[in-house]
Amino acid sequence: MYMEDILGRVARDLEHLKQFTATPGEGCTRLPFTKEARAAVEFLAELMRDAGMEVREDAAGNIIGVLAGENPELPCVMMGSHYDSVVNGGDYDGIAGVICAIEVARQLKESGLQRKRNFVAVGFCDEEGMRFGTGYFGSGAMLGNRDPDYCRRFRDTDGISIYDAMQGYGLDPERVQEAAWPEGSIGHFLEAHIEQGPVLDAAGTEIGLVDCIVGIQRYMVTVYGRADHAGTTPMDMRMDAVEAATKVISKIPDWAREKADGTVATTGYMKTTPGGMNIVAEKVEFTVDIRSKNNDNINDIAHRIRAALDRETAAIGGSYEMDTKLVITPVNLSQEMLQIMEESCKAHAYSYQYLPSGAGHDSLEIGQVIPTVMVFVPSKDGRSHCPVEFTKYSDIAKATVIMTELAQELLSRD
Ligand code: HGY
Ligand code: MN
Ligand code: MN
Repeated sequence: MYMEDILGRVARDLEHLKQFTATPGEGCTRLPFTKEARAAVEFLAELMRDAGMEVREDAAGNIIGVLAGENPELPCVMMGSHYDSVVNGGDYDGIAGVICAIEVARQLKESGLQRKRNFVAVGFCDEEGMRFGTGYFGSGAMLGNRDPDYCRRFRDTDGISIYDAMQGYGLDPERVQEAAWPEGSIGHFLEAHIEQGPVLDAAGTEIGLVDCIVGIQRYMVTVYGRADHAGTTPMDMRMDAVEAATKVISKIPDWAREKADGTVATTGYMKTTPGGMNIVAEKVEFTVDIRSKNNDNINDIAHRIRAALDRETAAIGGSYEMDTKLVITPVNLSQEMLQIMEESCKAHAYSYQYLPSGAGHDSLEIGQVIPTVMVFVPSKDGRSHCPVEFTKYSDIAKATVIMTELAQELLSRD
């Protein structure tokens, strides 16, 4: 393997992908089932074909490349990440892992070494859940966990459902279950990803070996009050949805801090209706994103939110809905594959350390049922989900070397 070739191609491809954004100059916004997603997928498909792979887009919108092995009946070795992004996000989250997977395919092909199994590179369509508030749509569909009813249920803030968006994108949501792979057909899943946190960068470590991924629960809460005149309505006659909602929201961060084990909880979105400065709010919508390595902590915080909503909405004579968007438990990653990667790091004298992932990934969904491993590369200043997100191409190249050696080991097995 020649590092300058790997570095050159990874840099070329990621630089090219930066243009596929709805917010040029203000970070990467590449939401699922949009024209930006379509343009990125077409470029990824071209790269996969040029790497000698059989390429197809599946019924969920994932882009899949297959580098054939001698016995395609054996469970494949799959590697990938997501090509979608958050709004005004960075140029490396997800997409760096897709490019890494395609470069691993090139390295495997150029090595001429025997491959008994198929190597499959995947770009997943909607890991973030940014548009519809969910998450892991593409990887979930690959596991058979998404159906047409799911697609009808979730809508974006313009009221467009996943179902409608898929149709507009050229996919038939009635066939989304065709994206599922037969049970046992995927032997291992590998994912390279930016850390999105400060640990590796602060320590000056080149490679992160991820041993577990936090569990996540996501909710959209709607608090209902009553619209009234802000000037003439006495304080004891109001049904102020903002008062009730903020009394709950303000408690959530401390409930997470009390766990004192890295548990986090975030309200990232809030909207008041009708939203006038001289109108008592009739309705408040807000999101909750709770994460922990300890699933009991997540359940406890969700329970405390419900109890507080009961109390605070009763106090204003209002009501609420707490719509579950995502519930996924923590996952421990493959110790066997981590060991193989650790040996590679030692052989190449790459500095490395084990660490958990506080971010969710397609590996969180896939790792529930398939042996899975992740490798992290440093995020400059730990920043991510923002335009300043940055990772050195040389670090992505090193991850590519480690992942190529892991893939080659797995592909050589009967
Ligand atoms: O939200 C996350 O943790 C990931 O970036 N989807
Ligand atoms: Mn990601
Ligand atoms: Mn992300």
